[in-house]
Amino acid sequence: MKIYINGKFYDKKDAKISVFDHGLLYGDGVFEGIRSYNRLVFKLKEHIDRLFESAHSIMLAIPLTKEQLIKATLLTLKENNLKDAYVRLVVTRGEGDLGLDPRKCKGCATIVIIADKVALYPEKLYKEGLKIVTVPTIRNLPEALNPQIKSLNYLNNILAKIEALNAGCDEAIMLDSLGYVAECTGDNIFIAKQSHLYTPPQCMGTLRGITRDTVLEIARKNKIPVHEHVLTRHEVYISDECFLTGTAAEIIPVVEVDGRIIGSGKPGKFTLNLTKKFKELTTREGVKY
Ligand code: PXG
Repeated sequence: MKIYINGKFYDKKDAKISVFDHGLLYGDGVFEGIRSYNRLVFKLKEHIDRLFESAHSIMLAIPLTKEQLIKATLLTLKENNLKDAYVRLVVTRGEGDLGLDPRKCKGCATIVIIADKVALYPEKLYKEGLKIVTVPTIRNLPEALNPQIKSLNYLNNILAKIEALNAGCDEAIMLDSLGYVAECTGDNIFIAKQSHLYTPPQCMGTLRGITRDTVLEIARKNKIPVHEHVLTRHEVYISDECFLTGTAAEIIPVVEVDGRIIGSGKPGKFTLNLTKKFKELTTREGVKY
């Protein structure tokens, strides 16, 4: 495996950054998780745009242009000769001292690109669906650390994941501060009810997922009415279908929430149909390398 760090490639065992890097010391940085399918990088521009938006919001100057970062990503994929890959793009504030002050990071930001094999949920879970649970840890408040910023500080989501695992479940539903459904720890959430599709709006403490936007686009093209609407747990419990979306998971069915069986207790027809259409899109759309 060859890992890109600030313009150079390193073997995995030599790919190291400083212990004074503020990405390690404070989670001060941003990231993206991107997928390629058969040598086509899916929604690359959208991921790069979101990375730059996250960086802009935290006043982190990425020392490459978008075009240069796209080139570096494609080069990393080529270098690793991966047909289907999961790419992690990480930009940290860089090396500083033991204080918070980002001005002490005198050098450049650190850019790391890792292209690895895709680690999916087991196939069984796609066939049978996930059991998920609402957890006590709420999603970060937008006015504290906005979930739109894909920052390196994922403790909020990791705590929720721990709570879900402790409850014997695969994933967590995180609520916002008002008690509405926000999202899961690394996925957005959708429900289907009477042939309409619903997902929480991004302003409610939800990351505007690129897979989420793709699913909304597919649904609109197929004349499925979609609503970006606040959801309560009750609406999730009484939905006909529920599924999660994310770059890593793609579209994964949910069949049980907080002990309530969803719909028929099996992945439903909207979920399966959208999954099929999503897969078709990933095989034909993307940036070649
Ligand atoms: N919500 C959150 C909180 C996320 O972190 C999504 C939704 C889905 O967004 P996309 O753009 O991927 O459709 C994410 C995605 C991983 C991993 O390795 C994935 C994510 C974050 C951390 C790890 O599976 N992000």
